Amino acid sequence: MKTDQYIHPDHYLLDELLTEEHKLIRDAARAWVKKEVSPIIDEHYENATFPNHILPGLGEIGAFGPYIPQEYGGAGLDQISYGLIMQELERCDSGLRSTASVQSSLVMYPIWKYGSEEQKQKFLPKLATGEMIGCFGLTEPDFGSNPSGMITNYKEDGDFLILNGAKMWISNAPFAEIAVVWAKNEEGRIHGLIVERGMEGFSTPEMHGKLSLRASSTGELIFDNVRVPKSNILPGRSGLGAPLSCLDSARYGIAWGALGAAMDCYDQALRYSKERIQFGVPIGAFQLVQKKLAEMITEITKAQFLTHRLGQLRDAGKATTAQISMAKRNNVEIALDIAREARQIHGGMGITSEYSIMRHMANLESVVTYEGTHDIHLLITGAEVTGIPAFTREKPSL
Ligand code: TGC
Ligand code: FAD
Repeated sequence: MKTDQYIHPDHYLLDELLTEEHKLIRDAARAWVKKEVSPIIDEHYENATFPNHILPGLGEIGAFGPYIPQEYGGAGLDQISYGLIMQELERCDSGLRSTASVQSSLVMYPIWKYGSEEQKQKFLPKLATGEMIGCFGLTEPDFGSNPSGMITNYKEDGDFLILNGAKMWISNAPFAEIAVVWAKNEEGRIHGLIVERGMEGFSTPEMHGKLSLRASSTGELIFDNVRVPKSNILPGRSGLGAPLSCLDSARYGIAWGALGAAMDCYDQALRYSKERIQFGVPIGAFQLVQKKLAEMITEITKAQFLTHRLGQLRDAGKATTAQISMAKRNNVEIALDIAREARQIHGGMGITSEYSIMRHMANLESVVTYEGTHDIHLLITGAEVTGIPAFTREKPSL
């Protein structure tokens, strides 16, 4: 069995900016990943399965709701700790981080921020341990980048809401016990509902054929006249801003996570460049290989600074949507570039599962698309700096 030899790159001594607690949390997550997940991840990736037996372990390392207060079962940690945990998970596999970030930022976060006290007590402690898994339904077959057009809707019927519609591309849907679903009421206003497995008319078929993010379970959410108790509506906020605020939290975690994948690719490429001999010398002696490594560590270092500062801003409650968006876009883009270059350094070996590079590269094709595509994030920055949103334009007459 191959051993996970990962050592994280820290060219600018950024570890000196972390507290002892940060380092303990990160090192515990890394040790757990190396012991429990690295040995099995390739098999799950090849079989397109998520290793459900690790869910309690993810709960124990604080990966589910790290920043949720302890009174609700969370770890009560700061945002940099949250980021470091996501970095360690995605360093291994983006699917692992996806499961944790959906649970933390897209399920626990909206319940914590917008749920009633009863909903918080009922769901958050079980979600924190991994005893209960949730998913988040925003995207629909015809509304991905433009969620405001969603057609999933509900009507009131006494103490119940009658929910109809469909969501697709939903991480964790096939095995989640609850879904935080965004749907329009009779006035067209978006609200969040907690839909529970077992409610009549609610089904979660798995989506097959993914060639990316294979160690993550993705499905649809189908609502056929589902009777949801009114007590399951999130009372604290309505409108598109409610789900978008959850995306801020998840995109923040992805910025750290994608950087973890980049760091893993670089670490492997550096080691390989010193071990692989061609023309009688280690390939790392060739200037063109050094150029690749030098550019990789430069981009990683810049992204580490961006991410660390974003963590500080988030802890201070000052990070804006546009700042988070920029970090998500940049870090996924550099991770994809670094994965491709690391693959080249590995020659033919780079396409095998002996190394995690090709898996990272394929995974990152999902990461660059979900939580807002690369181009949507370019437009978010464009709108921020010009003050002119360019998301919509007049329909062309065809
Ligand atoms: P826009 O007019 O900009 O905004 C609508 C309302 O929302 C408010 N708002 C926010 N509020 C809180 N936090 C934020 N970050 C907010 N951003 C906007 C805004 O002020 C406005 O409020 P009001 O009161 O005026 O109504 O909305 P738009 O329809 O023009 O859309 C803008 C756009 C395109 C940027 C947005 O729709 C977008 O981000 N689209 C991308 C969709 C997306 O990212 N989907 C992700 C689905 S979940 C997922 O992918 C999970 S993958 C998980 C995994 O496995 O890791
Ligand atoms: P589209 O919106 O159809 O975009 C297609 C192309 O058009 C893209 O290149 C896009 O950038 C471009 N485009 C669209 N609008 C514009 C514009 N205004 N200007 C310029 N270009 C534009 N969603 C959830 O709700 N919950 C989940 O848990 C979840 N998990 C996911 C897991 C995976 C593996 C994947 C792949 C997706 C997941 N998603 C989830 C959905 C994801 O958020 C969407 O795929 C994403 O938002 C893009 O939507 P779309 O796929 O419909 O692409």
